[in-house]
Amino acid sequence: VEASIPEPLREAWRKHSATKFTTKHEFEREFVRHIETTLARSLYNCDELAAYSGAALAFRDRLIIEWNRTQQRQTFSDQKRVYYLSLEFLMGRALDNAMLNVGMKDVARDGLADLGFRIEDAISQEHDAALGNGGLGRLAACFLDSMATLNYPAWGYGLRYRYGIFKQEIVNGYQMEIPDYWLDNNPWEFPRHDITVDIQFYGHVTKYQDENGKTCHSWEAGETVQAVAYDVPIPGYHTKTTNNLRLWSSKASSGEFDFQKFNAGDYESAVADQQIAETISAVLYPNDNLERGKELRLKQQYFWCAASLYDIVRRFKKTKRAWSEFPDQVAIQLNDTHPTLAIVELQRILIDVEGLEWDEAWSIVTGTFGYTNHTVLPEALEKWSVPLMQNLLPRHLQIIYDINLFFLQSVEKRFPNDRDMLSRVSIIEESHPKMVRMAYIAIIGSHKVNGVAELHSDLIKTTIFKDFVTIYGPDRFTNVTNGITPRRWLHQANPELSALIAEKLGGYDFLTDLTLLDRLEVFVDDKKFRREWADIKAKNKLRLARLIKDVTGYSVNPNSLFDVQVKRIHEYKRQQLNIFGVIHRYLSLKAMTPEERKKVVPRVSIFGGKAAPGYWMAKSIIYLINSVAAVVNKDDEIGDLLKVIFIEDYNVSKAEIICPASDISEHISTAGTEASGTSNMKFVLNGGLIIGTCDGANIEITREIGEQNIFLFGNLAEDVEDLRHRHFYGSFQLDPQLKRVFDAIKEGTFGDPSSFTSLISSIEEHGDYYLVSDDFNSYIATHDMVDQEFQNQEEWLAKSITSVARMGFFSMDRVTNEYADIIWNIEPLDIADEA
Ligand code: GL7
Repeated sequence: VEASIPEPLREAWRKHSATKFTTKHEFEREFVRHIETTLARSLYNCDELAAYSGAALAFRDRLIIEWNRTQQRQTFSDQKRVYYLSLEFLMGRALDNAMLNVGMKDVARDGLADLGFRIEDAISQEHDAALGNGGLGRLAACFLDSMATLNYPAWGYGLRYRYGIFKQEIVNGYQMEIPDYWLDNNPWEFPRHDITVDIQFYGHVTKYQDENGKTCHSWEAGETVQAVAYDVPIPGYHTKTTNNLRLWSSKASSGEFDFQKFNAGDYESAVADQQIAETISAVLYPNDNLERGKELRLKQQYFWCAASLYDIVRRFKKTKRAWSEFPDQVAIQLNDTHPTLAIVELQRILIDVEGLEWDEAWSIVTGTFGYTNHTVLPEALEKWSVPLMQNLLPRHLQIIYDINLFFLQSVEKRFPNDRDMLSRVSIIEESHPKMVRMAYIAIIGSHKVNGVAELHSDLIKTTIFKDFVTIYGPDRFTNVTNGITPRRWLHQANPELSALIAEKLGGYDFLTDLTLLDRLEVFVDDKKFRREWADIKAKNKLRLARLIKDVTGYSVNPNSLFDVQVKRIHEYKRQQLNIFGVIHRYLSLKAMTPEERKKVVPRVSIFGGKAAPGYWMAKSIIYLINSVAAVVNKDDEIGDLLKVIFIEDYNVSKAEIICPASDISEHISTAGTEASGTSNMKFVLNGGLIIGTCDGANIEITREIGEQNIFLFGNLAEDVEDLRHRHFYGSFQLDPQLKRVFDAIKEGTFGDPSSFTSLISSIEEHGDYYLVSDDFNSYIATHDMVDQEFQNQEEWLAKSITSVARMGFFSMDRVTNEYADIIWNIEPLDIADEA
């Protein structure tokens, strides 16, 4: 049935079309109307939460009007679109971002003030949308912001988890996990109960001959679950484009579950079935850089891939184009291997449902997909057991075997008699049980594979995917160095710095062309400018000091050097190196005379980050940090010279307060392990200096800002393998200063030493895989340099300003344009001539 209004009636319709508020007065009217009607509250019971909701609903109306227009525009223009498939979107809060992007924050601030509220209080009521673990999920969120800002016709597809990443509480120094139920009165999503897809699982495959005698396959499923679409509007910055993030929620498939059982009197099991269906989208897996091969995770992956592809294919079919044009209309980007089943699912749809020949289908598939690799850590590379897949997705496993067969045949032709090569590149690992190597499907099924920083992209070509470079040549592999959105990570998180920059550059154009920051460099010697720059940093440190007081109870001196390491807790990220360094500092301070102590730069060592709930070593690191804090922070002899802070529940909204307040931040992963890192960029863009290893994007940050503006230390990636080998087969020499640290821990300086045994023995006895001992000396020496240089505030400020001026390269807009050019082959939508 045609659902659109007939042409003669459209004029009447248009007369009443929703309009956007543009003045303070109109904002206030919308705000009050929403509080009194949508929320059913009044001026007698409007608290800050209601004020947040009223403001959010007023802005949501604006966004959805633009969302509607954008979707229409994109449909009519009929251009190629890109679909970004990600299991994680770490969005954080939406209201502040929406206000800034539509350019109405000042209007809202004044309007709220008229009605009795401070805008900051309303903003801080919002629950973070935390559908992600760390950098990978946040990168997806930055993509959405840039794609909308640059007017690309782009959709995100993800899962609508009922529980995002858990909330972390620290109890007696230990991490506790609290479920993050975030959906109650979330105004930013629109349920589309009319947009549903039935998703199949289990069952079996039957072969049959069609009328032409061709062998066909049909998958008779054993279980069906329904996917329901929830749409989240994504506003671009200062543009009409508002794109869509579509999140799928699972529920029991209508009709078949309840009535049969219900009528048979089996009410309980009817409800139980419903709950089983709903568990698919219930919870985000809380692991960062680790895959554990759980069936429910595979179900999530297929559920989301199948629903998204159904949607994408349905949209394409409306254009009535030939299938061969699919890759000209559709680009699909795989955020890591998590959506790799989309490759298999598209091939299945094309051959089993649409009746295309294998080769024709496969060239459509490879023309459509691009794959981004985000890690070389072996424990993070996805493999699924063949029996598990056979059971859950029997037809997909067959197709995977066929993809593998054709691939291996082509390899054999080009490299005859190289049996080792065949077994190395086979999608199926011949282990017990056999495993499906998802990254290999992703490479074989995509036209481009990219890493996320230069070193990382080189490493994947020379290590984990080496054979595929030999097979396909180097052109299938490329690099796109990560970036961050300057809207959230400068303008929103650090409004005063953004305003100061705008004053110098004559406007806010740098927010959409970050390379303009280079014009700041001429002001580097301007005394007044330097003072203003320093004052903003000082204010941001005060703001963080207040947060620290609120969440930990500790008071810190804002004149100290703030040294920050916030990111997921992981051995490869080496928070243990940091805390051992802190202990070293503490022991050195204790050994000093009062005269010597007078020369010391006071320091606050700030940590934050979640450990995966099952990651014992990471949890021990958190416990050690808190145990050191408990001793050091109450040591009167030390006082302000050293404080140790663990900020619980690190998340996007806390990052917005922390990043602008650091003097130095730590990006100290073992060389060759951190694919890129993106918080390094956030800290430098906010005028903090960094201490880091030659790893991930640190290397390119150094190239851009100059090596005199960064504190690099430690062994190089190219030497890591050798060092590890020597630890095992040569003799392992513990660094003497690190030994002093270990001795103090073992003596019980920080409480019962048995809590820290595994942390220490992993280094002393088990090969020090992450090279903590090898890098310790240079780490300590580099921190001494940091102290020295911090005492020369003028020099420090010059470095800070120069670094910010040279950060243009790390804008997510540059990243998005590179993907669009090199991988997606799409153009922005031209909206210039529109009213
Ligand atoms: C990650 C990398 O660890 C991180 O270095 C990178 O910046 C990020 C985005 O590309 O992707 N890979 C990964 O599996 N997680 C990451 O954060 C979880």
